[in-house]
Amino acid sequence: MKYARPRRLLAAIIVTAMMSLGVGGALAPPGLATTPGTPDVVQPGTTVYVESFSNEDATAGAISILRYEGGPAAANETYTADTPYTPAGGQCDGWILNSSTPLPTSDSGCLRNQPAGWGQLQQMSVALGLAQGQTATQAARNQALSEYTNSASGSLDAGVQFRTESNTIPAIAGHYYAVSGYFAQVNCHAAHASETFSLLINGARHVLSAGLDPCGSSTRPDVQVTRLQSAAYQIPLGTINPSLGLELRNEATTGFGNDVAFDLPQIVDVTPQLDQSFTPSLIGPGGTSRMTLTVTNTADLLTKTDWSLTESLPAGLVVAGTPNVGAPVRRLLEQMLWRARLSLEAQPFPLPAAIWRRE
Ligand SMILES: [Ca+2]
Ligand SMILES: [Ca+2]
Repeated sequence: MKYARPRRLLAAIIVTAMMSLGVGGALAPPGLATTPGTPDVVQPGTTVYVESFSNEDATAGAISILRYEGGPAAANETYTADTPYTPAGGQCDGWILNSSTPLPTSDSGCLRNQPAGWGQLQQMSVALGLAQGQTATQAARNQALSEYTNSASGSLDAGVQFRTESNTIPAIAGHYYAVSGYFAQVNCHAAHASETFSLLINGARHVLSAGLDPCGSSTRPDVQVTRLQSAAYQIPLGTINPSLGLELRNEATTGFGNDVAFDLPQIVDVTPQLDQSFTPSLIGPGGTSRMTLTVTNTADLLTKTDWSLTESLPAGLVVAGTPNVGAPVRRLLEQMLWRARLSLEAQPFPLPAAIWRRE
């Protein structure tokens, strides 16, 4: 009987701490990127937007990116792009296709370098499906977006290949987000594409990463597939009703090489996970317990440097007179630079644990 109240009290502390990461403790966010309860075990982030280019069937004919509408996982988004990266640009860019899609003869860019050019785009759509774990049968139907850059002049302007139009994907202030996508390229012995990934936050562009190269160090002419990943960005605390979109740009201005198709552009909530435990888990009046916070990165293992924790203690708990903390917990956490999962007890930082004493 006498332990009933402490048990309830400690449960309340745990819930409070689970909800405080990234929001400064002022307001609890409505959702988490991962599921607490398994500290030090990395989990994937939560995909909040992903475009498979499969919401309409391109088997009978290629679909212009300007005419396509995504499904529910893509927030029913529609898309825009700069002219060179649309079918009107005459570069064989901006077409959604699969391995059976006939060559769109309306695009002069698709008529050059035949039959290799369109065939390479079809091969890339299959390779992109296989890279995602699809079976051969599934990959034969996989749809991707062409960025072949095949003008008569051999050059083109840098510009937007893919940008969401509605930008109404709900987000949470204080959470981290990152953009990724599967990219295929052929002719890596020639020029490489150079991708810039951006988030659109309440319509404003924030560049996450630039210079992303689907070929990497490859100089091979055959299909190369790379999953390009941006850095993570924390939406500033206090951002009112943040909503997201994304933009992919190509900065390479030559069409010699730079022969790309891509698939599954996505936005992922990559907010680290916070777990809290007490040892012992139950204390009576005047007792003490050690609190341990474990921050676990998401499986992307992206660097996240600007997070902080603020803990609000429920009534009845105070920091012990000798809390066994070398410096304020908050300051320690803000100074950390971490590139992998991190248990705060296991790293070469002063132990960010405190002895709590119930009054
Ligand atoms: Ca696809
Ligand atoms: Ca090209």
